Amino acid sequence: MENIDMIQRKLSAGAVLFLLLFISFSASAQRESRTINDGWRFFQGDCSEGATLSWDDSRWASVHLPHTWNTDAYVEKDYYRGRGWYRRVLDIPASWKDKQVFLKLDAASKVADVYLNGQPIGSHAGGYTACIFDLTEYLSFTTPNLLAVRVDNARQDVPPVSADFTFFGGIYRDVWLTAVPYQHFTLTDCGSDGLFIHTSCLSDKQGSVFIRGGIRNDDSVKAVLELICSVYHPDGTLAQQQKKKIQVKAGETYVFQEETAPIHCPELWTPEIPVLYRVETVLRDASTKVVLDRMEHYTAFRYFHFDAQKGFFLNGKPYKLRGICRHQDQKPIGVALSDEMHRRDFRLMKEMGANFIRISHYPQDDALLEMCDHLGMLVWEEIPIINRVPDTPGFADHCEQNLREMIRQHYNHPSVIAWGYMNEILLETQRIYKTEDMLKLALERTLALAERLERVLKEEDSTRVSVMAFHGSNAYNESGLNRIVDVVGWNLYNGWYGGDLKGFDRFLAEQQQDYSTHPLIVSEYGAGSDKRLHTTAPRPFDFSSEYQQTYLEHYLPVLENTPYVCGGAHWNFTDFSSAVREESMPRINNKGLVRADRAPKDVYYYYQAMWRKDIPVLHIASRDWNVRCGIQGAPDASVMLPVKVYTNLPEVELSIDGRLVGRKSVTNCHAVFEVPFEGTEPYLSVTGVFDGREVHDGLRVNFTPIPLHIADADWTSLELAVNVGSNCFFTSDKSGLTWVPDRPYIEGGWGYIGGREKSTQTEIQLTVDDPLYQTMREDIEEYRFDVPTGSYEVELLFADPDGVVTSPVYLLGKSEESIGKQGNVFTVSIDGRIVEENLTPARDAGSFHAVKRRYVVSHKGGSLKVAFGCRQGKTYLSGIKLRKL
Ligand code: GCB
Ligand code: CA
Repeated sequence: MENIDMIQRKLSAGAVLFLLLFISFSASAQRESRTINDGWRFFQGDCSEGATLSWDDSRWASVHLPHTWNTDAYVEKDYYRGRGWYRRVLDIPASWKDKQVFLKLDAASKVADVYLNGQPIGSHAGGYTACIFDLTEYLSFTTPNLLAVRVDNARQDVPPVSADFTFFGGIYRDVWLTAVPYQHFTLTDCGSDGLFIHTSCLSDKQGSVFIRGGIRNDDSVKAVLELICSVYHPDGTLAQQQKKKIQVKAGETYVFQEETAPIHCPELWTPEIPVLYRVETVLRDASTKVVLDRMEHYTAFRYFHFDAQKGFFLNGKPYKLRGICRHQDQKPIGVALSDEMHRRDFRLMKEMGANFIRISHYPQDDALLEMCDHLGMLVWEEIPIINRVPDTPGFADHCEQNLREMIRQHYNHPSVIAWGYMNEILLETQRIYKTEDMLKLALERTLALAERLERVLKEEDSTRVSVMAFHGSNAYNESGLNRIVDVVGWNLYNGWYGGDLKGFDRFLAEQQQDYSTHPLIVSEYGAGSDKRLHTTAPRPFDFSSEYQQTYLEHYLPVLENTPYVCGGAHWNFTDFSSAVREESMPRINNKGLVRADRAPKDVYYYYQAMWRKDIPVLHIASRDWNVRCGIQGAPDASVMLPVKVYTNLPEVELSIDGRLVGRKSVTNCHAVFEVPFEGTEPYLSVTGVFDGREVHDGLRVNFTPIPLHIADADWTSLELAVNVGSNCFFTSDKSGLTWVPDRPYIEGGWGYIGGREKSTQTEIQLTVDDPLYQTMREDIEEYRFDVPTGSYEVELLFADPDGVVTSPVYLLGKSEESIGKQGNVFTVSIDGRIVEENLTPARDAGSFHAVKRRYVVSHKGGSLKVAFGCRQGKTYLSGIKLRKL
């Protein structure tokens, strides 16, 4: 696995060879492909004359592809769904006059209508698969050619229609022009390259390569051709070659199927040693020997099966699928990623030690699949049918079409082992179809579609398995969906959306006991985390890094150690865009192991420590928490805080500022030290031994002690900010200030009196510090600080957590008054003096809107008391800050 470099060197040796071969053929009329990503004009909205030649697009935006119009989805829940137009003039070389010319869109989401010189040339429905159009008969060689593409990401008859991710619109992958001689490998077969290659090897003794495809003759006369299929060993030498003479009538497609003579003892492909065989398919004119078309693919020998009792097997050996799911967007650019960005993601996953990827929830860029073949990662890829099957006319046909496209387009990637077609399909089904009849119909529709897609899948590809991902409900077994697919995937979130961590183990055991006929894989599991939140007492849904770590430290060993579980796919590799989501980081699902900018979270190194045994992993898991505060019990006392180390070493030793804290043996790839923090910039270092040599990690932390007893505090540098109602430190990424966890008042110190904790997942308007406002104490009576005489600034933070109808459009004629609730109303007094008579944040700002008020008070010594008195509903407080003036 550390051999990425070596593999890359091998690859480039292959590339040299390829170049030599290429040069030897260069005296021929082969296919030419080029991107046309640059120089487009774009208009967001519809334009009835968008396809017409004379339309003046000079005021449209200048864009390059890949492009999406939906960067708004990082801000707006209701991001733009509708139409957009792209236009571009094509520069067609004169030499293409006697060629067939094709246009390929690698992805346009969700629907593309393509026009050339004002003529409609075709449409494609499906935002995640490629489409190809034959432009030949529409091209002009005397006047400029105008290409126009209308894209629509609002269509409800094209999957996905409901999901926890953003349906970014636009032409967001490459666009290609390809010119080929009249005789060529078929280019119009579902966006594929017209050739389908697979290998068979049931043992390591011998294997063969199968090549099938279509050869098209677009000429007006019959063609006599030669088809040459060559397979090259990984070292570049020829393994097998087959030649065949064929005749293709004018305007016809010749379908062929070849099987090479056996290759003895083929080198087997694994994610660790991804050896590839190169397949070259050449089409020549039989008499002149001029090469007309030529394709190159990489294939591999590997065999696998999924076993319901014993898990997954690769090349005859048990093999745990150590996986991640991956979404394709990156804040702030959306899905318009370059190939090198996809490759960067691949490397990060590979370096972490993953051997399996669930390409979720839709087909992704070829660049990613190429990496999986060449650098080694097993693949599950799927089409986006999620949450429910709508009864919209055309929907099922589009699903089938997208499934065929995915399989044909990615058939030649030997890394692929499974095709998927439904994710948590009963989740919304169960929620929205209220009557029994409606539910029954929906279930029938879902089953019918699943059966249809299963048939199509097997028809397209008998060499891979089918999979679906279910959510943790027995309804999938009861409805019979589990019997349709080869492998059952479970998305399990016990200890996150509900239940406890142990519920995960229990669920798996129950499934194994009651439904052990189908192999099982954990297709998702994960917990959210927000870098700004940290705690010494993690809980579900607090979005602290620490809870995410606790959760994953429970799940991963279960996956590793349960033999019947084929493996798992962590949800999700990256923090990704889900415009509908609120929580601590609105618009973002933050369950990633890396953040949106691909910076690894500390927990990434837990995976690396668990999965990589070939390199030392030693990581002080405090990069995410390197701005620390701690509550100081007594002046000048050090503050004890936990420091975790993720490592694959058996034993580690931790020091702070050169003083030894301790030595610990490592279990479950981590060790936690209670560390005395002092000074403002302590340096943590950890050492251990790997393979006889010493390894080291070090980290400087920024530290601020917050006194519990504030009578003699040094207020020149103190801003006492409390995250009321929360167990978490919250460090604002805008101001850098840390709000410390809440605590009950004790004499001489500070803290709350009365009330109980409350939290909400609703986003808070008019702030960027959502988590601070999302946690609060309701029915709070008082907040108290035992501080000396002086002038203080008291800041209070509120967000009314109870919905108030502020614009009752649908209650025409009724005043807000008559709806009743105006939100919670309360008084606030400081040191006995009322500062707010009728504080009503919901009326003043709106419910779930941030309200922040500051008061200057001159305090006479003793307890500074901020008291809350309920007038209507209840009192609540989200944050409090005290500063001495
Ligand atoms: C799921 C879904 C996935 C969501 C994920 C989550 O089960 O399959 O699309 O993003 O849960 O984070 O809730
Ligand atoms: Ca709070």
